Amino acid sequence: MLTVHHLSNSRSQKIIWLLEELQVPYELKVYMRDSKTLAAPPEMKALHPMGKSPLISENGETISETGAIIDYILRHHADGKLQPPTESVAFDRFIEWMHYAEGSAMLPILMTIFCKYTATESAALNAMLESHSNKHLSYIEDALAGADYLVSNTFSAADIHVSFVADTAAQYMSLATYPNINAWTKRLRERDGYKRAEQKGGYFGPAAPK
Ligand SMILES: N[C@@H](CCC(=O)N[C@@H](CS)C(=O)NCC(=O)O)C(=O)O
Repeated sequence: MLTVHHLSNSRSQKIIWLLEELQVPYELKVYMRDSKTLAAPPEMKALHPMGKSPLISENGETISETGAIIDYILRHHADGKLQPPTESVAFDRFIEWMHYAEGSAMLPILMTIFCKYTATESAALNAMLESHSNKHLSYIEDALAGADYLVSNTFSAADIHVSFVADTAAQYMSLATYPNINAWTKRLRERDGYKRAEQKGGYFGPAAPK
């Protein structure tokens, strides 16, 4: 059986959500962050040299990186669900979003959070990070204009992957000026799969749960 190594308050929430949407059975192992450094515990490093979340194990293999894990689950456990047909143009867009989340969008958003945690006071750096973060949020906002979901107006793993960008950003900034993103994340949170994932893995989203 597939095992999800879930670090509290982390990206592995998306993996639990994906598996709940697909109704794939899995074992959940929960790990807690260090309360001061927020680092993953050494037990995760024993599973994979990076020791970061998410990690999954199956058939004696342990896989890291959210995008690679989503790809693995879609190839091995999804039977074509939650992605467009592989020969379609929509699939190219889907792959683009799958790489975009971690390859582009998370960098300025996480850097902003790191600056906050470390109380780094640099007006120039903060302005640059704010500009880059807003550029990414505007890009997602525009992609959702007139659409409920990112690819072919159909819920897919790309929504699971990319919505983490918005959920993370919402922990440190107001997304009030991004109505499409707000409507989209609200829509996603109303899904049964999302609710089940939240029950099992915990809350992840804007700082004050509503
Ligand atoms: N690009 C990686 C990022 C992995 C990552 O940074 N995970 C964070 C949790 S969201 C983590 O494990 N932090 C604890 C640590 O670095 O010790 C992915 O998408 O899986």
